[in-house]
Amino acid sequence: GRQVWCWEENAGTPDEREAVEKARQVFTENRQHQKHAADELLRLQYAGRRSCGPFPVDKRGLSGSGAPASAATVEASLRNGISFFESLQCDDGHWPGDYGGPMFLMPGMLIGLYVTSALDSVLSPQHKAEMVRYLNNHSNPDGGFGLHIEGPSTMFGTVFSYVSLRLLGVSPDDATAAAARAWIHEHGGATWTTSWGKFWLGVLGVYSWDGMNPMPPEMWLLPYSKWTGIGWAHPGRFWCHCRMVYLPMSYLYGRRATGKLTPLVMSLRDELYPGPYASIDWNAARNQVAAEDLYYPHPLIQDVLWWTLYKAERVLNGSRLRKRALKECMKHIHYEDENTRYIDIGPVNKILNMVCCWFENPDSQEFKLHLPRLYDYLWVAEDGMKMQGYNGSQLWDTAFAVQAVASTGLAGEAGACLQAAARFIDANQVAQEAQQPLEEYYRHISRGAWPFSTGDHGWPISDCSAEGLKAALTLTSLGRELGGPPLPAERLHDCVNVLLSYQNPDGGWATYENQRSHPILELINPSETFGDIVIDYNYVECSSACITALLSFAAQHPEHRTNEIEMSVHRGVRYIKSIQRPDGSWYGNWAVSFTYGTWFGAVALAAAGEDVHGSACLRRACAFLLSKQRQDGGWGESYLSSQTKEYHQSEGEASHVVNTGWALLALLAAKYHEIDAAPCHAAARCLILAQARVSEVKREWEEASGDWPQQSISGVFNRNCMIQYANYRNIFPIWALGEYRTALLGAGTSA
Ligand code: LAN
Repeated sequence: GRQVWCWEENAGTPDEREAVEKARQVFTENRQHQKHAADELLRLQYAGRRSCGPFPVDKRGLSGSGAPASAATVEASLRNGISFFESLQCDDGHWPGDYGGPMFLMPGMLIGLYVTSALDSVLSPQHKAEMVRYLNNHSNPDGGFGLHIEGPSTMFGTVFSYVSLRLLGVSPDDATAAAARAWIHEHGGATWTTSWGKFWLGVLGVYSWDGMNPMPPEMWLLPYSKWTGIGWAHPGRFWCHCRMVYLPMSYLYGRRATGKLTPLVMSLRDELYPGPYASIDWNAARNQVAAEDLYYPHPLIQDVLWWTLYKAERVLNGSRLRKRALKECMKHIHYEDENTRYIDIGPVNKILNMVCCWFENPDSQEFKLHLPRLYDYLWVAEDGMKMQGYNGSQLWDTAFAVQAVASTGLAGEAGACLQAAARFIDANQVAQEAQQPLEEYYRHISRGAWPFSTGDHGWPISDCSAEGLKAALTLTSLGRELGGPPLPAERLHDCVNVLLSYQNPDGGWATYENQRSHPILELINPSETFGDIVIDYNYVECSSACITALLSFAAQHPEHRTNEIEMSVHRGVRYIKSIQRPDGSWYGNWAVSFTYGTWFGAVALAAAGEDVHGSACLRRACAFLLSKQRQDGGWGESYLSSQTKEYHQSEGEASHVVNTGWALLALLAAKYHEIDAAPCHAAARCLILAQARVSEVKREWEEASGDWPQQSISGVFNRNCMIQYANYRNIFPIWALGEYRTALLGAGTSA
């Protein structure tokens, strides 16, 4: 599953090179309309690998919007969809794709590489040129940069992108750079960036450590036990992403680790602020943050807490206690590095840990081991090179893809594709626990789980395990011929053990671990831009995925922990019902948003045997979805839903194929079509028509290519930052049309 970009002079034929250039040009020309890459370069690279098709889609099979699509039309659309999607599959069985979106990741990498003097050895001139292309493509018309590629300008995004351009060798007089600098100055200067921005600027040497709210490493020495009271706030109880970012940050903060003050750094001190660097009031700067950036304002208690700790730094900084705390931090940093084979849990701690290893010892083996794994995070598309939000979404996409293709009843025509996917799912199940003792490193069990990306990464996740398990069971039910050899029962049992262990006392499931502390801890969330990050919360997605996986497992394997599964599902369903909103929807946390959440809510209840005829919850869920269905039969939700937790229709006339896929899947799962099939027909029609419209902006109609257009960005984390799931545009239309075909056109699920 490893994805690494290498530059090769004159690779490909002249025609292919020209096509690549054209794709880049088209993106740049249209960048104000289309912000997200459609992975055109990937499509070009794989073009010609289609195993069959294209099949003619007879549009006469789509009469009125409320009338059923003809079986032949739906089948042709599905065959094209699958054969195109198959052509993008890697030989190892996964689907590569752009997992970019956030604009605050690559800058951390560039700063980290700069202070460790590794920038020029790690990044070739071609890497740098592609990164500059990316930054140019994503500057907003007002000169600033957003938190993510679709967002309005923020200080965090703008300062970071500006610094990135400069570290990549761009002159301060360059048009993009000059416009960004003007934006920064107009909005008060870099002291108004968020706490993470301040932190990285401090490491680079263009911001003072006195201008930062403290991140004391001594927190790691607190007692863990809840009985001590303070144990509730031990970082070992934080959400793993928060914990793993806090860990290296507190190390670097505790050491005041700053790189060399090179001429470029000294020049940036002048460029980033409207006034002289020497006259900045650092104490006041601690709590400054631009209005554009503020998603989660500090509650008063933080001001008090940070002020106290700020004063305490005079004693702590350089003390023996500090030395002990720093040592404790490095112990945990090395553990994380080793247990993820230097990929680390995410793009932020990856770079931070690398920088920590360097400050601990610039010649260390540990630092060197970090370098090759940087490439795992980079991705090139027609908008240039970016750092991705993870080392990919390999396992997650593959598990969904398997279920999508299987749902169509056409799996018999996709045998090679499914077999390859089966190998990938087999190879990437987490085979071993992390190094013992797990408790000492605050780790949950992982043997038998599935990760989000690759086995090398190896962190277990509740819903990734659940989707991995469902994919494995689906493949088994297709038979050896199509789905490959079944996984040994013990490995499925291991996964079930992990799933059961993840359930929280209130019946819900969180992401990587159990909920370990009280939500009140959110009061000390210092990030300003992210919401709900301090502890691991229950989510409808994770809860639903675990419920449906446990039920599918129990149906195939009555031999393992059946009673516990039954009880767990019962509590889980009760939990899901308890978080349904009065309007019938569920808020989705990891993609946009109510269409996503309501799909998960509905399938969980359906798996437990409910449908619209008997279930008031499902009737309300369907009523909610129908109230948002648009003129063209589809759904289109804006990312503002995720931020505001209120439904927002997306702009533009055309519905979004991914939202439409989720909504249609939810209606079908609830058996709404048995009451009224017209909304489902309209949705299917919308998906089939959108399939021909390959590019939203170019308005090119590539009849029957089988691809769907990449529309606005679908994924989200921490309420406020968007992230791209490139494969969703294929997976969810195929899946929804597949279920539609089975439910309404009487097609058997048999291969
Ligand atoms: C992810 C990606 C996958 C995602 C799902 C499995 C889809 C979800 O159902 C559970 C949460 C999870 C695992 C998730 C959590 C937050 C992540 C790790 C990300 C969105 C990918 C990137 C993001 C991470 C926090 C980004 C780094 C930024 C920080 C603020 C640390």
